Amino acid sequence: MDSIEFPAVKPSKAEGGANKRPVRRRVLFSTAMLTIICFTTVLNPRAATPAAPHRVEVTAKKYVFEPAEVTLKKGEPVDLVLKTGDVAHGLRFRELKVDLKVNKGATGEVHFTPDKVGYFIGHCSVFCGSGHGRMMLTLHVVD
Ligand SMILES: [Cu+2]
Repeated sequence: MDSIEFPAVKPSKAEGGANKRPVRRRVLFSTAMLTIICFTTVLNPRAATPAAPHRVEVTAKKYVFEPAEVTLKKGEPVDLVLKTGDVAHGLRFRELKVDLKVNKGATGEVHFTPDKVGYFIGHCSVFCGSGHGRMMLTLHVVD
């Protein structure tokens, strides 16, 4: 196999020393700008769709909600999706006027916008067995 040899070019101190730094700075600046663009547009779905509601998925099963606590932002629309892992369950937050029931194997969804800050305790609203009374989901609404 033939190989092409390129003469080694060593920049003289006068040209190399003066040009190395600006090139490195330009590369660093370009990398930084690219990183900022990626984080603000591609990797942040809210930047692309500012009105998209916050989707929260919760699974109910005897006798827990997973996750057991969810943090929401006051004034930010929420799509709360409830799935059941076993039998029929429900989820009710009286103060937030949220009441959702899901049958076995089904998925329910409720859309709401929390308008007050605080901790809100939701309970299962469909009798599902002996531990039904202790099934709770805490919504922590922050400013
Ligand atoms: Cu229940």
